[in-house]
Amino acid sequence: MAYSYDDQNIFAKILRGEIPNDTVLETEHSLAFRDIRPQAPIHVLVIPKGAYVCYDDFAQNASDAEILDYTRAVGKVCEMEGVAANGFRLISNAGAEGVQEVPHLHVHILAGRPLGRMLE
Ligand code: DGP
Repeated sequence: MAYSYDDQNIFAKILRGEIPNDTVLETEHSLAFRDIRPQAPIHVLVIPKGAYVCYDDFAQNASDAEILDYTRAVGKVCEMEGVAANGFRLISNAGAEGVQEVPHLHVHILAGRPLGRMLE
């Protein structure tokens, strides 16, 4: 599927420095910052700097360097936040049925409390 990127989305504005954010990590191709409406004691969003709508768009169209940087950035934030000891959850919502609010790829890193079962 060909995705159309809306450069007025809130994360595009964060990347352009038009809206402040609580940065956790910045790399060449990725930015990680705290979610404004945290659902757990640790709730960090990791986004690529490139204009990708969702995971599918990114996986198909990003360069190898972007994909490597982004994958490592997610892992680095997990390490920095110390989430491995007690466990954590990664979520990436996409599209209408995935209830994606912001149309710029992001992975939620959630940790710091029991998160409950999502899938039965
Ligand atoms: P999703 O449904 O996966 O698209 O979740 C989008 C998340 O983005 C949601 O948990 C709230 C967060 N969010 C929305 N606007 C802002 C913002 O301006 N700053 C930050 N840090 N997070 C935001």
